[in-house]
Amino acid sequence: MSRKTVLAAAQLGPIQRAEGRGVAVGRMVRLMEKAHSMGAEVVVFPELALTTFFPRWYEEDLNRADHWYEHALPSNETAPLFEAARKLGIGFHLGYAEKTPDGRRFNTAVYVHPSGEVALKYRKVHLPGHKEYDPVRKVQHLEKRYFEPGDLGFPVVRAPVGGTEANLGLLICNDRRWPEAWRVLGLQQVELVMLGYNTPSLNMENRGFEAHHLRVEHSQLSIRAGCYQNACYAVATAKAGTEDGHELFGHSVIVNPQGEILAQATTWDDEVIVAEADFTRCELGRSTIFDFARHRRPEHYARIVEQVGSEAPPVWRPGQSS
Ligand code: CDT
Repeated sequence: MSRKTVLAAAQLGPIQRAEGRGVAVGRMVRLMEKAHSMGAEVVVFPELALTTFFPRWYEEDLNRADHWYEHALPSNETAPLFEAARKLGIGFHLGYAEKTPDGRRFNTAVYVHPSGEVALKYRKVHLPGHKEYDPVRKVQHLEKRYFEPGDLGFPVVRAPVGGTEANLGLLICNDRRWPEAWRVLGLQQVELVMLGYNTPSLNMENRGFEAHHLRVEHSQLSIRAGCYQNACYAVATAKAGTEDGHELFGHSVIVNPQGEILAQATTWDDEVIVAEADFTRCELGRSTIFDFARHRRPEHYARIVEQVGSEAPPVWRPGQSS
């Protein structure tokens, strides 16, 4: 049986604070139709795809932020996405802010099968930024205020994608920079990682210099390394452009298990890129250099799970035997 499918990243240009979900959903349906016309069977939308990247705005009273969250999926406003998927026979990944019936708030992503069923759900583990208003920052990044860390771990599921099946995993934005997250997916034989991001073009922490061009480089370096070291494909999709006066970079990419970029967005606006995936290509890395069963040495990795922050090493000086 062929294990090929066509993957799409459906990059979104900016969504302004004043724009309602209907605007974003309309644009996303058009992108889904475009992806379908380009042969795609899976479409990946960005993180928090339905609204502006609201964690840049400080809100004292969290209850007054409720309008940024989805309280049900689908809802009347998001139903057109599910209908389009069904009509086109296309699966889609959606990032959104989730408020649960018991009042918990997560930065969440789902993979939705064309039937409209949620095949996989993930809640962002690595929340960047801060919880309280930070006067040093040029722009706030309040993910730690608006969300609690995900409680679902890093699940992988084997599910239909197009005419085949694949082992699917999800990461969200900042997660892509953490090799531990990729490895937990790799240990479950992930073959396709879907991830969305909202990344400012400039480092807004204002605590040191980071060259502009390296922002994109660091994003792609992380995704390419994650794919290579875990023998999987990734579709990484940006929300891009100037949103509420603040710039997010684009450069959405589709990456193969060798860590090569197969397709890359060239605008900072709504744009679809596609690439063919052949999941049999995940077998080379998985059965040779990254054959985990043969080569991993977890007895030496205890620090990874026992320690959070780094510790200074012991000091050695000349004349002191080791
Ligand atoms: N959305 C998200 O996770 N963005 C971060 C920016 C961190 S700046 C505090 C990222 O890693 O791209």
